[in-house]
Amino acid sequence: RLSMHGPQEPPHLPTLPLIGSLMSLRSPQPPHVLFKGLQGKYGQTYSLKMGSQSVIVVNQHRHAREVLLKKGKTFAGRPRTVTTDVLTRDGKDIAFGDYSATWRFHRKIVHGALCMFGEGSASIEKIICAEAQPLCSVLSEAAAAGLALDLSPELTRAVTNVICSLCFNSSYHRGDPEFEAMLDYSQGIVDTVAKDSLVDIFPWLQMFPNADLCLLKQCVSIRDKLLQKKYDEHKADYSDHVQRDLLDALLRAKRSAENNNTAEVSAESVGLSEDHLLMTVGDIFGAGVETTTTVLKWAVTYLIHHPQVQRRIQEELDSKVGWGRSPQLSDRGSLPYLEATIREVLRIRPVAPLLIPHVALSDTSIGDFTVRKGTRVIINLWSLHHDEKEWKNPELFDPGRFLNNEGTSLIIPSSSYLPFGAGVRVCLGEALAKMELFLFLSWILQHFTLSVPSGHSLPSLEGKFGVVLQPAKFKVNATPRAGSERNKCQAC
Ligand code: HEM
Ligand code: PLO
Repeated sequence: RLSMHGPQEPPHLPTLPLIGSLMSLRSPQPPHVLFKGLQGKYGQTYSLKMGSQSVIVVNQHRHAREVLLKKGKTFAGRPRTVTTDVLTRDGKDIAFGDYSATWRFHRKIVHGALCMFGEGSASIEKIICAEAQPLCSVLSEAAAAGLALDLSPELTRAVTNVICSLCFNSSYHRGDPEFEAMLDYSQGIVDTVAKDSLVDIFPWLQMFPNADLCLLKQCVSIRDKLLQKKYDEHKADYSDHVQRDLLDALLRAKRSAENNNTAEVSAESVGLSEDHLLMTVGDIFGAGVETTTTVLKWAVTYLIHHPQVQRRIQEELDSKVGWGRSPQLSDRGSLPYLEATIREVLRIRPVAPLLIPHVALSDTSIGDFTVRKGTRVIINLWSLHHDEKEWKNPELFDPGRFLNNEGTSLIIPSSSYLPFGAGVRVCLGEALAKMELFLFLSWILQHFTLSVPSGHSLPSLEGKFGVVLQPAKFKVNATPRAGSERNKCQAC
């Protein structure tokens, strides 16, 4: 029926300023839930205005795939907003930087550097396991003392140290003041950046005192000092012959562009200024910490809500890995139920429920709808992952969805599943994140059963919306599994 009418405007929400205000006035529903609900009235793809900005919201996988894959390059732009400009020195990073030659170049360098570590994935695996071991020790100590534990700082430190090794060839000890400062500023940034808060919708509001913007600026300034310190240290003992980490890889690219200054590719013209390098490594560090930690916390949350899922993962571990050794990446193929659980966590609580907004770089279309150059496109991953037509009981946590009938091999049961996005802007850390999730969870569950401390209620499944969807704080008991004392492996 639609195509008989030819290209047309998408249905438009009438109450223009109201929606903007609804979101920023902390409507009882977070934006991804609000946007999912609005489908009932306006259809799966509709448009609205934030201030003077046209925005299209996509709530179904066919249109999402058209935007991300089929027309990926046309929709590869990013909007400039007040808060992301503060974080990234006006878009000199990968995630919030607009599509350009500089952006492509930086993505390529980072991709190459991450692949270099991934060679055979042997070294990344070693780095991750070196963090899984102390993580398990902390759980043991707490269990021995009969203490319930907030896992968040421990998981964060393990994940931070992995990305720290990759970016800076360094790591943090427990109680390291630099690590504590990092936790603090990063939470401040997550709470304030890119929320389409008032300042992002009405840029002129930054003239007025604004608590969020103020906090963001403070946090960014602390982060920038930390990044600058790492940069200066690396620059001081840089050598063309050894590449220790991502920052070395970026410095090498900068050097080689500077040496080729006569050619048309000068360091500045391809965007290898100090600012660009700092912002790129800041992106990888920030993404590396906040995303994986968040998924681990969601995984623990769902595992303590579903002890039978935990038990089945442990049975799989016992029969395929046993007690004599620790799980390793090569076990991934033989632990389908654990993999299915990770997939289900990424479905039911996507880290980035609205991805990062995309922007149309030229006049184009989505399905039968016309889209003008400059329009923002929000892909509502929450709607895709909770689409009743694609998922039976979408709010039910059921890893079995991702297994065949026999429960022996992994499947993707619906095309309405894109936890890492897709196409030109697909997540750069997907492989790394999957390795971390698999190793940390398998090491923990080999040794411990997680549960709510007596007298506590089960943790909330409702997330706190921000640039990532975070679970609430909670404590857990980690009970050593019967047999783990008798059959100690190298983790102990
Ligand atoms: C972008 C998901 C971990 C680096 C994204 C996007 C999503 C995503 C949905 C946005 C795609 C879009 O806008 O279309 C996840 C999830 C993770 C994860 C679910 C963990 C389970 C990581 C890690 C890193 C990373 C560990 C760093 C090594 C990035 C970067 C971008 C990105 C740099 C921006 C890409 C661009 O705009 O071109 N991620 N991510 N992510 N991710 Fe991840
Ligand atoms: C997290 C807080 C850090 O201090 C800065 C930072 C950098 C990159 C961001 C990340 C934050 C949040 C998650 C993001 C990531 C880039 C890609 C990733 C937005 C803000 C996702 C999930 O899209």
